[in-house]
Amino acid sequence: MSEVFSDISAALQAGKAKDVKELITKALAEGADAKDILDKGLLAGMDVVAVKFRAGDVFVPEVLISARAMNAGTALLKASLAEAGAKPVGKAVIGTVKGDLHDIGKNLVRMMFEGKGIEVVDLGVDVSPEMFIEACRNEEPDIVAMSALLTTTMGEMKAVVDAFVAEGLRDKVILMVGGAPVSESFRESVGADLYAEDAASAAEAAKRAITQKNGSH
Ligand code: B1M
Repeated sequence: MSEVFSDISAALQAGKAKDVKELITKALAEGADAKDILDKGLLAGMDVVAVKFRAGDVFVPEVLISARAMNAGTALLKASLAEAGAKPVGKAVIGTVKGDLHDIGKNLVRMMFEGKGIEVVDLGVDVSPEMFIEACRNEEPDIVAMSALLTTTMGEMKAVVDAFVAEGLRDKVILMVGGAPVSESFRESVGADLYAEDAASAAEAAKRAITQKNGSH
């Protein structure tokens, strides 16, 4: 089985979305665990791309093509990663903050939320504080989840928290932050309620916080 994971990783590095999809379909049919496909195939491949990107061995276009292959692959895993029969827990609005176009991690968080029975309204990437506020008014979510991948955009999370305070909406929602440069101490410094390191623990933490907020068990 480990061969198929390295094949998926290699296809992702080469940006071959069609191959990634075919290999995942085959692996699932052969009984591979979706979490293993994600961790040992897709994320392992993206780690290699990231190292090459940092070293200047590959550039934005190649990374973008790998990212598309990643998103195509994770879409196939969605159903398998979802918890069977998860009951509706609450509603989330999610987005990558203003100025930031990275969406792979955010898409994984969305998928894990849905897997926990949290309904998700996905605002996409480059989401301004005003867009988060508008979505909060229209959708009345329990939680607003923000992702940032750049040290230059993580400050936007503070702008979102400030906008919620200014609009009198701060007490209505749980504000959650995450993404590679984000940490628990950063969460505290911007005044958000929740931080999680990865998509799976983000979904656990969100579910717990929503259940607590709504006073159910
Ligand atoms: Co960009 N990029 N990128 N990039 N890119 C990084 C982030 C970088 C670390 C690479 C590097 O130089 N080492 C670097 C940031 C440096 C910094 O700020 N410290 C960087 C840079 C500099 C840039 C550009 C500025 C490059 C340029 O143009 N010169 C540019 C910026 C564009 C913009 O956003 N305005 C840029 C562009 C791009 C692409 C478009 C080519 C592409 C994105 C495509 C896409 O997303 N559709 C891209 C990619 C793919 C990467 C790397 C290689 C991979 C990111 C990724 O998807 N990882 C990345 C290097 C790296 O991360 N090592 C890099 C996999 C993903 C599953 O992980 O998103 O971290 P991640 O999500 C994790 C956790 O963080 C967490 O859960 C996930 C795991 O389960 N998580 C949350 C995420 N959101 C969460 C929210 C939560 C909780 C947890 O609660 C709400």
